[in-house]
Amino acid sequence: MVKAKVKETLLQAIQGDITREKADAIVNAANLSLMGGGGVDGAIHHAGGPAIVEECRTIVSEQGRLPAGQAVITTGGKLPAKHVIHTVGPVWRGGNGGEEVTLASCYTECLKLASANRIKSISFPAISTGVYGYPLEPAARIAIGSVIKYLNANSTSIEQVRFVLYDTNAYNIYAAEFAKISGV
Ligand code: AR6
Repeated sequence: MVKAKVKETLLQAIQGDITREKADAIVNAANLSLMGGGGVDGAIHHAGGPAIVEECRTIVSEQGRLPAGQAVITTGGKLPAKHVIHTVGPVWRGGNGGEEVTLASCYTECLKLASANRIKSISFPAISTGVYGYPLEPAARIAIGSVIKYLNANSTSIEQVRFVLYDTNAYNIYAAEFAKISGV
């Protein structure tokens, strides 16, 4: 585990399975249908049970499909986490299609929604770095940078932000990024 502190909020990166997090909220790297999929999305819906997809269906019927860079919240169903914040990352198309702005927006919108719901602990996967093909190094820089920027600019209920990386390679890349920001 690596750690840093931004104002009163503890930032951590760990290697693990996000479906096992006992946080107030975990973040799902969803797609715009919100109806589930593979990767972390599949794992969250599998572990959380059908209540989550039912809530997602209601959200989509009310507001339509979820554009990339936006976020919505549901309960956590059978998960140890109380809530799931669903966001849609950008598909990597080489980096000139606004991917960086959209990915940063995912993190910021999740934190806004978490604050609005008085959430104290939130865990993020490495959004877009699987099926959507975003290279891990820039994705880690944007993930950590966006969270730090948000926390520095806002007063928030969030006491802990965790990045939960599924494999060693992703964890090592996040740990290297944490080493650059230690002391923030
Ligand atoms: N815990 C933490 N991280 C995980 C887990 C887990 N249980 N499982 C996978 N990862 P991806 P995307 C990591 O493909 O790139 C879905 O089908 C994985 O190693 O899940 O945003 C959706 O429905 C990778 O680093 O999400 C969309 O269609 C990271 O999670 C599409 O994939 C993200 O990989 C979204 O693609």
